[in-house]
Amino acid sequence: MEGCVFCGIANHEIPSTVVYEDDQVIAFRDLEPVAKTHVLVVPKEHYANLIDDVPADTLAAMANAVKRVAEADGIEGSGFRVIANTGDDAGQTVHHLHWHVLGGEPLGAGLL
Ligand code: DGP
Repeated sequence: MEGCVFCGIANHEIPSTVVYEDDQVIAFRDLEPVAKTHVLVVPKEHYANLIDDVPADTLAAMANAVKRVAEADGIEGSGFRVIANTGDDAGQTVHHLHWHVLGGEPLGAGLL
């Protein structure tokens, strides 16, 4: 989508630090990390968020990418958190579906 930063990253027009990539998904390090591991898992196709009729195979590809990211950063055993900010009340700032993968250190309870 025109002007979408995550489409630009998915197309390799905007640079990012890629952790995992396949034909459907790209996973790259967040620009402003809030944990030792902070990776964004993003479908290459543009969807605004989780309620934008995302196909099941895209969600499955994203779940697989989460696992690959956890393995790449060696946090699959210690644990991690996956967050999908969806809409205004959640504070979603980039309106291209993405899952935050957070870990590498104890995360605390927060709202969860
Ligand atoms: P949110 O929409 O609030 O779920 O978070 C969007 C995240 O995207 C935020 O943590 C910062 C990150 N971000 C925004 N622009 C860029 C960018 O150009 N590159 C990277 N790597 N991350 C970005």
